[in-house]
Amino acid sequence: MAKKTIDPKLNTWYFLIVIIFLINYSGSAQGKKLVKPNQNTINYLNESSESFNQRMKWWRDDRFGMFIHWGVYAVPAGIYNNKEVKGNNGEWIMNNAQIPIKEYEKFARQFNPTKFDADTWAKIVKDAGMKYVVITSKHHDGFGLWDSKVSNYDVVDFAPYGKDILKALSKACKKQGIKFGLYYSIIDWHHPDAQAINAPNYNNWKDQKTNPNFASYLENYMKPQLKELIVNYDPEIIWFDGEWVPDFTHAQGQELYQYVRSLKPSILINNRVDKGRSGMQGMNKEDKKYVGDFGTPEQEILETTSTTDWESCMTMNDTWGYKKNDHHWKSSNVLIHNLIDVTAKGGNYLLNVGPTAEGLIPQPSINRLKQIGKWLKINGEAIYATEKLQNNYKQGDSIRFTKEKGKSVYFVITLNKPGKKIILKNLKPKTNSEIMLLGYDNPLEWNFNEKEGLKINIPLELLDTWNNESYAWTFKINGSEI
Ligand code: FHN
Repeated sequence: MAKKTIDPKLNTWYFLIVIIFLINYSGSAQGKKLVKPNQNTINYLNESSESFNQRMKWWRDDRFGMFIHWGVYAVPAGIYNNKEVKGNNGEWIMNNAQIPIKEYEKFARQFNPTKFDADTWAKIVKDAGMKYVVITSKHHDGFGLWDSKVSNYDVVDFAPYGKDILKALSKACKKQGIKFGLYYSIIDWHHPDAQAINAPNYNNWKDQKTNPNFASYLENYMKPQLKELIVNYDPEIIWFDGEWVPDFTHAQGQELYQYVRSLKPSILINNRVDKGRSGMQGMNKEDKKYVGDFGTPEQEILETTSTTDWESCMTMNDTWGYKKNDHHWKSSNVLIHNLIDVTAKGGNYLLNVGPTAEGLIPQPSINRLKQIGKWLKINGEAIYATEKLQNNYKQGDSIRFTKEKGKSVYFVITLNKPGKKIILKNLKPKTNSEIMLLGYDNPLEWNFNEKEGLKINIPLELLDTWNNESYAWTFKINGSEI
């Protein structure tokens, strides 16, 4: 049979198609998910619920993350001119002490966290049972914790430390399988086209002048910085904040959401990208169609369940950024009960640490994170990849319920030491199924009748094991909600 000869012209065409294919998809090979040519035309403001649920899945399953407020403000640590500065928030010292920009820059010239070790931090996150982190890439004071090419007011160009902190931490988190997220402040007290014009009363927005150049700051400074952050550190979340200033508008929020999603379509963006947040309660008002993938209650937990995704962010003491003299620490018991309450109501919990200027997470925070991690080692299945019950998330003040996602496995969590028996009205175990206390090997005696409901007997020898590090007990039930 005669040998088939391929037309040389066809060769050229094959060669060209292969080249085009390689150019187009080389970006994703490096895992940077660079924008493919037609991505910009996708309207991310109209996303199908299927795509939205797919994108939110990991976050909903992971439930528990670490918020990290770190930056120049850790240097004065709440003290200015040898006086304690009023106001809870150490990260607000530039505004609360009305420190002129040139003065505040002197603190940036001292920022040198030589004891910072990204792997140690990532280990602390992992051992606490936290699945993701959100660190302040830039807070209201405008100082960047990465090597920005858009500004020199950052840890590499302006501070003696001279190394890229986000690079180190994103790498360390990836090694530990921890999702990496970035907080970014829309307001900027240092930038002349933003809130620096109100110096030194940066946030007195009640009668503050809006900056006529704010749109330029947004277009020519904020967006290029966000692109740097997404391309260089591949975050899974952008956690915006500072959207309350009159300079920033609903339309700009929508455009910003589209811009960030177009850079990385799978990224999650909180609701502070827009103007919908109703104060510290953190959920969006319903007067307009606001963008943002989840609500952000701050220093509070929603009263009850919500149909939209939400994440409660909270300090362990009273400040987000490090303050030397803030010793008002919440107990491990309160923090664990908050995590349980948030989970039973279908939310996420973003618990904050404020590292010191040396680069250390304060010991009281580490102690509490260790306790939380110990409790999650035994009780994690009642928290991760769970969903809220149809009807009740609680019974009385001291019992909370969660359910394994997609399975008829229920978790009854007692926030205090139970009595000799627990009586439940809303759950019916499968016949002859076992009810277990997580961390305890022997199945518990139980009986159920339609009239009195479910009765679980707790043996005395078990009750006697309750101690001040028990915090909460989880009873696992195969059955159905009634
Ligand atoms: O002003 C900030 C504050 O410093 C801190 O970052 C919190 C964290 O959610 N958010 C703002 C106050 O709502």
